[in-house]
Amino acid sequence: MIVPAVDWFRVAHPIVMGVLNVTPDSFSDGGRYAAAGAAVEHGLRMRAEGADIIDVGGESTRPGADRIDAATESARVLPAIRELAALGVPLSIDTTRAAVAAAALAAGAVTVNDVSGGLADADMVRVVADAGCHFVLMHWRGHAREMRALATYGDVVKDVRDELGQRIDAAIAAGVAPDKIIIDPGLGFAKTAEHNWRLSAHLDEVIALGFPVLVGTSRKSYLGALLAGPDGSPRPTDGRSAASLAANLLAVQAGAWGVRVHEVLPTVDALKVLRATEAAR
Ligand code: PMM
Repeated sequence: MIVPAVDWFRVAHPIVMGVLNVTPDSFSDGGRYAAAGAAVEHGLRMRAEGADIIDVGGESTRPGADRIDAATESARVLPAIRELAALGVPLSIDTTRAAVAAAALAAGAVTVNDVSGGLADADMVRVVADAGCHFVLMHWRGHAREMRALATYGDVVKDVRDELGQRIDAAIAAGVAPDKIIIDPGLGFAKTAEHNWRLSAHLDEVIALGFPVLVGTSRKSYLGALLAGPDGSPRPTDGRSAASLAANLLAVQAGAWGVRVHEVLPTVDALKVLRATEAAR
């Protein structure tokens, strides 16, 4: 199947980013798409279901996860990126490493999604500036092993907004064009459930920074905690679909420019309902 290429950034908003984790250990789909063939097939399926861009990641960022080296990360993502790019699928590379980002861009990715917003690797902003590509800059405080201990804020909404502002300034100072920047509050990254809910409820304050806002809420553990059973155990990831959909729809209604999701088709369908309702106002 050949999927026609489009400039994913110019499609009607909200945009839907489909998650493709080529990892053995991501929290919700680890191991499922570890082989390049399965990853390509899943990427094509999400694209056909209406994803505007597919976000390919090779390193799990789930809390507590161990790091892998850059060579292992590249070896995981590059075969799927090459194949999907050749089929015209718009791709972002989900990495905190400049070397992996550069290799992915050379292999056909068109956007860098750095969950550290350029903090983890000082070379990242230069790679993005040189490529002239879009840059998803997420709020982050530290790698998976340490992020639980970093979840302390005075006012989480203000602190996240201020820290994102600093990352935006650093990216622009390094030569990234402001109109290539997309920001993300980083739900679940160095944040408790309460922090995630407060950020979701005050998304307008992140949007007020003046950049398109991408939100990643899909299947995250604070949704599992919300849906905990009578014994207090969190709802497993495969039972978080409806909650993810509700959270995504609310984010878009609050003004999010895009959502990063594991389940593309239900999201696209729900957004059609939203659009049809808004068009009838
Ligand atoms: N969340 C994950 C990974 N990458 N990127 C952005 N921009 N925003 C997110 O919220 C985000 C991300 C976490 O996990 P997953 O890939 O296993 O869903």
